[in-house]
Amino acid sequence: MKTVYSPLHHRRTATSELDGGVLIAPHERPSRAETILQRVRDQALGEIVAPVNFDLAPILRVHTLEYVSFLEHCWEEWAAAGKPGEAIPQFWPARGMRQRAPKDIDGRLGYYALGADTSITEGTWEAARASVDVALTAQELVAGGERAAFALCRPPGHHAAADLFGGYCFFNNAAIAAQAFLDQGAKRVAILDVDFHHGNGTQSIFYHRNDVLTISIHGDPDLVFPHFLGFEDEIGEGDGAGYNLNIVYPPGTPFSEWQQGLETACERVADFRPDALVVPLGVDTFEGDPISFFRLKSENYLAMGERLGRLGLPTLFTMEGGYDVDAIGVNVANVLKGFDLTL
Ligand code: SP5
Ligand code: ZN
Repeated sequence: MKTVYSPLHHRRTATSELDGGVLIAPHERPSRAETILQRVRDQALGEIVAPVNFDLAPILRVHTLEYVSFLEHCWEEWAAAGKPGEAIPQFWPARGMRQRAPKDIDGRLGYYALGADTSITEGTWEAARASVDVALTAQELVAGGERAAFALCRPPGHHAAADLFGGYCFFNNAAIAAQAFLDQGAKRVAILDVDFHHGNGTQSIFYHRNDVLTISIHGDPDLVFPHFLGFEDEIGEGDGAGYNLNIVYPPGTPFSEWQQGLETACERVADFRPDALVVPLGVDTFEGDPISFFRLKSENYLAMGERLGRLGLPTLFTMEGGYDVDAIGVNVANVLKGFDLTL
């Protein structure tokens, strides 16, 4: 399958991530995308193509205008205020407080953030825009008749909600692409999120709708980020009741158990009879991942890709997490390779 890649991801070069009470070098770093690209090339998985530039319209189908404007101007406002470091949220509209975006940049940062793990820096906006272009270009390939495409998105997207950034995400690439399928005439789209973390942004965007089935297989949020969403009793609301599925696993989960969740997920996808499938692809389920607690091995990603391929659906992969940079290329390429075996 084809891979869509943009070198503009290099514009996202935060140097700080608040973790354990100190600022560390971010887990979500440029070498991630480069390692994946290199492996896709080495394994000759298919052509590597540059993205087309899209305007804001497809982004605004998913994100609010106020949020998009905030992201566009955040860094300049922060710098103009004379702040010495990167833009890190510090204050939130917590319980009992007013849910409104104030004028001050510290207030705005907290209003639009779901965590303090994601610093905003110069170039973040450009990289996040390019990441959406990558997703939408791959979406067009699939809509145009390719059986599958890989959007090598960086920064990732599945934690971003309609008006929230965090978890290293700014725009929800997978949700924007899913909405594009619908806007081009698809009746139903399924999203099957295999990243280690719950796809909270994607879930919240489609929670009240039945034209997008959202499924996420992830670490128990009682124990891990995003902490406040992703439990199994979240099934959707209103028209969306029955169209969200969360499958949760504990620390130490090996592929033999994870795979049962994938089977349940795939059966639900098949029953939904979608016109397209979007797979937010994170490989932070890997046993060597520095921030996660599943125990998948590199060979397991072949089986994962093969099971997804056996659904027989037009499929778009969007790159999400995975922080063992030495293994990320092999693991991602294995998913794509396993999928391609079914073609
Ligand atoms: C796209 C994606 O995978 N985002 C994940 C964001 C997780 N951010 C919070 C990370 C907290 C890391 N704590 C590290 C503990 C190390 N033992
Ligand atoms: Zn993740």
